[in-house]
Amino acid sequence: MSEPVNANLYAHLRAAFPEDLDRIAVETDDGLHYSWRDLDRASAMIANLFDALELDAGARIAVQVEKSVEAMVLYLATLRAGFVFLPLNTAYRSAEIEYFIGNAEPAVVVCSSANASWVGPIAQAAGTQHVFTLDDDRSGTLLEVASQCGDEQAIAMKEDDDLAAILYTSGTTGRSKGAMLTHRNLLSNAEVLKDYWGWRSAEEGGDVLIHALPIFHVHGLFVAIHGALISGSKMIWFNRFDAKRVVARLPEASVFMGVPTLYVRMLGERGLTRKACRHMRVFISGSAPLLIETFNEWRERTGHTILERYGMSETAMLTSNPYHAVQGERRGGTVGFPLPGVQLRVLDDAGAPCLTDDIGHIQVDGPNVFAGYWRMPEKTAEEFTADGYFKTGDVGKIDGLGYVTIVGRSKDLIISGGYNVYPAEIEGVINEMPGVAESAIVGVPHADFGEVGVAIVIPKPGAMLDGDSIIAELKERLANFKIPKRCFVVPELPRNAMGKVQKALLREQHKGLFSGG
Ligand code: MLC
Ligand code: AMP
Repeated sequence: MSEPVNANLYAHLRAAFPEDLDRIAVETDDGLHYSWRDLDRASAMIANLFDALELDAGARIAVQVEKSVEAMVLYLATLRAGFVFLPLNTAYRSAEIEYFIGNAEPAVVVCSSANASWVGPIAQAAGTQHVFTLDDDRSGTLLEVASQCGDEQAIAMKEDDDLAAILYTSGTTGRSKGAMLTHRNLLSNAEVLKDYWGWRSAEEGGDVLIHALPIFHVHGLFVAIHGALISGSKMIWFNRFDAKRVVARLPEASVFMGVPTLYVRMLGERGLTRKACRHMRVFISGSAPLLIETFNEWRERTGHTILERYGMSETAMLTSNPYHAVQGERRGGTVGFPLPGVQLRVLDDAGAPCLTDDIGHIQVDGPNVFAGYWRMPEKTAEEFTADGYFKTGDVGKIDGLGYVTIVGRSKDLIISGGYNVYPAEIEGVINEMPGVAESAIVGVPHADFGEVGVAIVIPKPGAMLDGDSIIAELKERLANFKIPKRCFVVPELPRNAMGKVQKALLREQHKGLFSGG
């Protein structure tokens, strides 16, 4: 009888490690080196720690820690032990963390030692049995305990549809939803991208990826890390993005991935030249629209054409501009073609397929599409069509050659520096403040972040409100990237005949605030 195939994503990543495990897998910008053997052994030790805790099958491991190679190893350990990884943005404040932990009920929470005094009690109140700390200087209780564990571990057997991760994404109404991603979702996407983007195996000389993105969202955690590991490529690792430092390391690299803000900031560096990019194979952008000005300026300065792709937490990557010239040119302003295995269609408001170049709602299907929202069957049902397509909430079109262009969103969403900000969430917090009758958040263009939020607040009769105080109060309660960059207190909001706030008008009024337009 043949051996059952293990669908565990880690088993597949591990199988792609180079034969020579003593080669460098990760080099940090501050000079630390990790071999492939180090990654394997360190992840085995943490996986053994989890095994010893005798967690239930499907237990969630929630992690809110600063970026570090050890934090990546913790992700790999969670996969190999067969549990569910739940990454949380380090910017989240206590009310946000309380919601995620209360909703996901993780068996284990790992946080920074600086936050343990408030994350620990939140976790305990939610029934979490184990709280560990992990800092970005290789300290914390997680590593202390793991150092007592063996460095060999049998990778847990998993099926295709077993959960590997839960990523929380906000929504236009109500609270955040946990997108459940399976081992198959993540592995299928990693394998497709390995091929589509021409990752070079170690035998072919290998790639060198500059990893400068946060690792609590799809882009940095899955697209970048899986891409490097599944092709046995080395990573140059930055715990924090620093445009000058990244540009200084470009001559050693062949692949870079970033949100548009990273490209804009690197263009501000004099060191960004053709010579600096001479070993680069591909620059990839995503998570937010890349301005055509940035696309063109990058080509002029470096001689490289940025490859833009499109994806979501719920689906990982969906479309990509071509890597190989034979597949077509990379077109600025478009997100390219549906990836192999992805079905993508554009429908009009009535649900009929749009004609070429007509704008409509983007729906997708494929092995990469998530298994639903954690403990929210009704929300899940709402977001899928009767024939199984996921409604992305993005609005776009497909041209005669098959290139997909995103032209907007049907969801009320601002993407700021690659992070999603849902106006409804911020309006909800402002509306609870004393003296506030109502509020509206709109996104306006911003040279650095692409788009930022602006708050327009209406006071209750007789109340005296001040925009700066509202912003100060928001900073106490919400992650920093969600904070509107300006807050105006005005007597009323523009409304249409139906009484609905005219956000388009507000956007128009404030569009020149940060772009001089
Ligand atoms: C920081 N600030 C932001 C912000 N990041 N404000 C709006 N939007 C953001 N993204 C705030 C800070 O709190 C600070 O406020 C002020 O802006 C200036 O901060 P900074 O020092 O310039 O910011 P920095 O720490 O350098 O961070 C900027 C950044 C970061 C661009 C490096 O935001 C980042 O790493 N973005 C990448 C996000 C990402 O990985 N997205 C992928 C999602 S996956 P104050 O008031 O304190 O001065 C996804 C799916 C897909 O979308 O398709 O990939
Ligand atoms: P998230 O929910 O954080 O995963 O964000 C996913 C959303 O980011 C998508 O639904 C799109 O609206 C947006 N997005 C991702 N990539 C691109 C891109 N290349 N161009 C425009 N929007 C993008």
